[in-house]
Amino acid sequence: MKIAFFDSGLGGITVLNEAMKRMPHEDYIYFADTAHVPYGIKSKDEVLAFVKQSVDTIIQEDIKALVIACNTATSIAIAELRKMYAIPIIGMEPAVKPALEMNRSSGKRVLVFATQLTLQQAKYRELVSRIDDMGMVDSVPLPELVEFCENLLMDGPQIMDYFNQKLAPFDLTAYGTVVLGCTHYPFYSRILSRILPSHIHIVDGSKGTVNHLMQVLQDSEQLQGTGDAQVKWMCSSSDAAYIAKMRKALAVLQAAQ
Ligand code: DGN
Repeated sequence: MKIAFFDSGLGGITVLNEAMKRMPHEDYIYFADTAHVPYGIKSKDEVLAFVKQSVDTIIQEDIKALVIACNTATSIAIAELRKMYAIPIIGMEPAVKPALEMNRSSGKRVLVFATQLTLQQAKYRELVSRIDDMGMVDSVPLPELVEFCENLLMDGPQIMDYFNQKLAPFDLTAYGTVVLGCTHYPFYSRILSRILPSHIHIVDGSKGTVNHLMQVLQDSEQLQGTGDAQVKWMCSSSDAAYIAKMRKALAVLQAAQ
């Protein structure tokens, strides 16, 4: 049986890559909802309908767990999906809690990058109000970054200018951690570590999600111990060029390790 990963586009490949490093003997499915990417600028109802439609397709495959490798889809749809399907469904959460903990001794602030839709949801607001009693968390949506990523534009002057412009309103000396709260954003970890002051740590939620996934598989004795990892690539627009793009995006991440 396979482990399925789902995102609107290429972003969830950053989580798939983390899972493949930690569980090299599993078989994977990666499904991108290319007919509807990007999610972050659509309405909540539209995204809920697109996610359900995609999961209905994925669930036809022989899978033992589903990872919603998209913060936006998780915050909107995960509770409903868990009611609809019996298989384990693991989601994403912006890594605000570990980011606050990392800053405990320095007293510095946390800056969260995520989609507008993720930042607007009750799930995110409740997370922050539960753990940020000192008001140390700020956020900024980076919608264009999803578009750059979908065009495999990962580096260069245009990306540098974009980050410099988005970060200009912030006094970066006040921040100790930046949270990548959208699965597309870790493609930019390297360029960000060049742009941000060296004292700032960059954290993303993929490690926490993969830890959770491994725990679920271990508890149900479903972790595979042998064989090479295989990935079956799928997308809602059945576009062969996009399948090639997904493979390339995974290769970019693997080359950067
Ligand atoms: N990768 C998705 C996320 O983690 O929120 C969002 C991308 C998008 O569709 N805007």
